[in-house]
Amino acid sequence: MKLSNRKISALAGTALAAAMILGLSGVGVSAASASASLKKGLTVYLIPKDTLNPYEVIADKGASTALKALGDKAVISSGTVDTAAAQIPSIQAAIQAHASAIIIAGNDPSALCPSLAQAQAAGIVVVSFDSDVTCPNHLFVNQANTAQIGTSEVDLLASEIHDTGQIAILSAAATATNQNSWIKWMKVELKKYPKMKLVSTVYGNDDPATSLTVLQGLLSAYPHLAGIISPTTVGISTAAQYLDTHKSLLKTLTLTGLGLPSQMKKYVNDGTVKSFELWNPANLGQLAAYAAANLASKTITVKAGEKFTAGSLGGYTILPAASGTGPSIVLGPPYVFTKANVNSFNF
Ligand code: RAM
Repeated sequence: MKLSNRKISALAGTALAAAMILGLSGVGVSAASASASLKKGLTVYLIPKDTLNPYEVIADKGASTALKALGDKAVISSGTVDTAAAQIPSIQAAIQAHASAIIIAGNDPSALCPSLAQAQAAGIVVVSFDSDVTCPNHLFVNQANTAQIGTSEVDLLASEIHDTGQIAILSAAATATNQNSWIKWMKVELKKYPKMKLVSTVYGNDDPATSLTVLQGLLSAYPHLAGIISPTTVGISTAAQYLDTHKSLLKTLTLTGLGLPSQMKKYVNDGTVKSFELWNPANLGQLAAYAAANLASKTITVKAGEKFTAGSLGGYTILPAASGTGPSIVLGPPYVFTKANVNSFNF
């Protein structure tokens, strides 16, 4: 599953192509006939990693917009730090409220499982999105193929630093399932680039202040760093802001990773960052909402091969469990943003 950068960049210049790829024209939900069989009046708890992260806010908005259009109620609830402990009260609140479904971005692969099992015992459907949990009987709504996210970020950096030099990763929470599985694939991909050496991985917890502190630590410990991959929108925007005000570092240092075009366009337009990747977080939320509504309506079960329509996003099929994960659905491939296209995006 290689990212076809050539195909993407051939399309990337036009706003129309971007809109097609990221479904921008269809973020709103049409009352498709496929939703007719869905129950109305469901209460769905959206539990993001935290309520402050702009990425999570956009994803939750995509989910709640879709749920409201389906006649359901969306409750967004989480803590303000990326820990499992901060999410557990929201799971308990969903149980108290007799919710039909929980859509959760896991801050930890296993620490949420006892609470989620309690929710399932109370008849609540569990869907994870963005960051998976390892608990049984849930569906994971993945933003893109996990291997492809990790490997393509390494390829993107390699092409910018001519496959050479010390590199580091500025991640989010050390327990975040999505971050760790992407990092695992980055390490696999790095074997193809023997002259690139991963010297450190630091964790900013998706908190701008912590991300800045660990970034500064990284830069002073490794003054010859050639590249940083930050697979988190909080990390990459913090690092871009820092490099923008410390431009001499850009002579030898390249930053890439996963970013929100709305946060990154300033830095791409002024040359601080050449390219980064992402998908449309609102579409991720919309897909998770339709998955939860279908599961709670019993129009599908968590089984490979089951199909449903996610409103304007079209049809999706549940993929079989792979090593370390349960059944999942994948939104689509990651998209590469550059100066040529970044201004066309509003998320
Ligand atoms: C951050 C979070 C989120 C991740 C994005 C790319 O906002 O860590 O989980 O998917 O970045």
